[in-house]
Amino acid sequence: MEIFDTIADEVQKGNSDSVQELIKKSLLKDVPVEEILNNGLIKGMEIVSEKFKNNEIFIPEVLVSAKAMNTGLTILKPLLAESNVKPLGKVVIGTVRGDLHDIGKNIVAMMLQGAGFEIIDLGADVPKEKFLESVKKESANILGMSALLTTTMLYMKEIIETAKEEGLRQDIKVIIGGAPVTEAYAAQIGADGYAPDAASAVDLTKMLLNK
Ligand code: B1M
Repeated sequence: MEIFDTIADEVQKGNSDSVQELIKKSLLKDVPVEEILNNGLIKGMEIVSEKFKNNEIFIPEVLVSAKAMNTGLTILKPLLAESNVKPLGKVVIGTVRGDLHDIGKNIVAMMLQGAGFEIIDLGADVPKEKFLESVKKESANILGMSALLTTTMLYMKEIIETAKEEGLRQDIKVIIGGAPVTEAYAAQIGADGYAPDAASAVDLTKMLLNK
C-alpha cells in the first residue's frame, strides 16, 4: 500500500499519532507537501465525508477523523505556505448572533478545510458587524452562516441585507445551513446556497467557486 493510502486510512480511523508519524516519515523522504495533502489527508477526509453523507459513519467518527486531519495539517501548514500552494478559496464561517450551537458549524468548517479551503472561523453568537468586517478584511470568497434555532435563523436575512447595503454582496457567495434551515429559506432570503450537511457544504462551495 502506498504511503498516501496509509495516511488516508489513518485519517479515516482517526489515528492522530499515526498520521503525524507517517507525514514526518514522508517529509524525510522528500515527498512533496502537495501530494501528502491531496493524496493523503484530503483523500482520507473525502472518504469520511462520503461515508457521513451516506449514514455509514456518525458524528463521533467524523470528529476524530477531523482531529487526525488537523494534526496533519498543523505539520503541513507552514510548509504549504512556503511552497505557495493556493487554497481553493477563503471561507468566513460562524454561527449567527444569539445562537450557541456550534457542533455542526465546526464539522462544516473542518470538512471545508480538509477539502482545501482556508477557513476563518468566527465561532458562535456572531453579530453581523463581525461577519462583514471579516469578509472585508480577509477578502473572503464565501460567507458561511449556521443557525440551529428558528428564532436565530431569521438574522441570516439581516446579514445578507446589510451586506447589500454595504456594497459587499456581489463580492461573495453566501451559503447557509443548520437544522431548521431549508433550501426554500435560502432562496427566500437571497443566499446563494443551502447545504443539509457538511459533505454537501463542501460540494456546494466547490460548485459556487467553480472548483
Ligand atoms: Co439546543 N436546541 N438549545 N442545545 N440543541 C436544538 C437546536 C433543538 C431543536 C432541540 C429541541 O428542542 N428539540 C431546539 C431548537 C428548537 C427551535 O428553535 N425550533 C434547541 C433549543 C430550544 C435550545 C435552547 C433554547 C434550550 C434552552 O436553553 N431552553 C438553548 C439555546 C442556546 C442558544 O443557542 N442561545 C440550547 C442549547 C443547547 C446546548 C448548549 C445544550 C447544546 C449546544 C452545544 C454546542 O453546540 N456547543 C444544544 C444541542 C446539542 C442541541 C441539539 C440536541 C443537537 C444539535 C447538534 O449539535 N446536532 C439540537 C437538537 C437537534 O438539532 N435535533 C438542539 C448535531 C450537528 C452535527 O448537527 O448542528 O444540524 P447540526 O449540523 C449539521 C447540519 O445542520 C449542517 O451540517 C452539520 C453537519 O452535518 N449545517 C450546515 C450546520 N451548519 C451549517 C452551515 C452550513 C452548511 C451546513 O453552511 C455555512
